[in-house]
Amino acid sequence: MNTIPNEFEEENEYSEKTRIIGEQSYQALKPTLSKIIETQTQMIFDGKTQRIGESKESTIVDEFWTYYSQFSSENLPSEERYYGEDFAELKITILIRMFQDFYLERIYPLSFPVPIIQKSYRSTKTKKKNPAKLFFVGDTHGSFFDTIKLIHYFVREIQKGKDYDYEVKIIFIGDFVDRGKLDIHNLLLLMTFNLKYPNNVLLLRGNHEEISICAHYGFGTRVMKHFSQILFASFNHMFKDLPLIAIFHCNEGSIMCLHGGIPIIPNKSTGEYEVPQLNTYQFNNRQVWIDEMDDVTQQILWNDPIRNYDPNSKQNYFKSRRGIGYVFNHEIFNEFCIKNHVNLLFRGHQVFLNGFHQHFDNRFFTIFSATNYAKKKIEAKFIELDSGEIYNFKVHKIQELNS
Ligand SMILES: [Mn+2]
Repeated sequence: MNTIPNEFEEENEYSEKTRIIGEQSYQALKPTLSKIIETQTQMIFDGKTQRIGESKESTIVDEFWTYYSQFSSENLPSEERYYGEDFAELKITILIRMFQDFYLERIYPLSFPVPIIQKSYRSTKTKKKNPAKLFFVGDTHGSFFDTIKLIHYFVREIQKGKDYDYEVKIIFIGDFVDRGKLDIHNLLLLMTFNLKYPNNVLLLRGNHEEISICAHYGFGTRVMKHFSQILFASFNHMFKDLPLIAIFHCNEGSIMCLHGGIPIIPNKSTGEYEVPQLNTYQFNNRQVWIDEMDDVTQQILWNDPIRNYDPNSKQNYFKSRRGIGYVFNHEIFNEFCIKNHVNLLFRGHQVFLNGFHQHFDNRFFTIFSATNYAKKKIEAKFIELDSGEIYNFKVHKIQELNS
């Protein structure tokens, strides 16, 4: 018998308080943000941006990588440890710049004008099929303990891929910061891992990678305590360049990853709605603050599937309890899949105590990848999927990984 999950109700994450904190933080950081944008634009015009691996700055990535490789889940960094070291803020600023350049120079040009990453594994008559192994990780929320175990595991998987000649892609589906005390470390380690293995790793934006949420739920306070408002501005300026969606084309169909859910465009006067076709949609997603993002971007980061769905209900979507976005039913999901050629969708954003949940005829999946979340013990999971057999993926327990 299918039991309806009732272990967690979405809290009102985007409250009036969040909105006020967000607006105040945004206004306070605005002058710094425009300074950053001005300098960056000038550097691009002057041809001063350098590609990863071609600059001396790449030693910074190695420095962070070496620093973080001393830790394990039994030996965690302290909240203060790296931050007290010489030139910590300058080094982090360089890392952020390199990370941003990576997305602007290497990822976005491939997917312009839609912020979608397209990697094709589809075989053609002339081209031999290139097999791939895909890994999907849900919210980590400063759970450095889990992230370090995952990264040790993934480094071995990337090596196996090289040895046996298949591609390895690892997608972290947003929400790297807030909730966990080691979130600055968590984010820096993930960025370093991404730059160290640029062909294997992608980070997608979550709803916590936005100024009003991370100013309210811990990250902002920690960055300002250990560093400065300028560094908090730099992090937020970088968050806007994280992609929203990754798509993988495989022989049996296409897989999509995004943080929250299916966006809809409601017609408020008629009650009708439209499900967007993403490659024809004009995105305005590169915004620091949520109020300036377009509706579709907001909803990709915030929406959820309906949990306690009544099949007799004629209403396909409702306003979300989170205070922003919508919850949607299987009809909306099906329409989205047809319009956007999606067969399977993996996302994070919702907490399930067993770290994983199947929705909508097993084509829509929630993954949660932090073992500790808001004082709850979670059986955190991640996904391993073979591009040749997409419906037969494995759900791994993070607890069972060696540290
Ligand atoms: Mn989320």
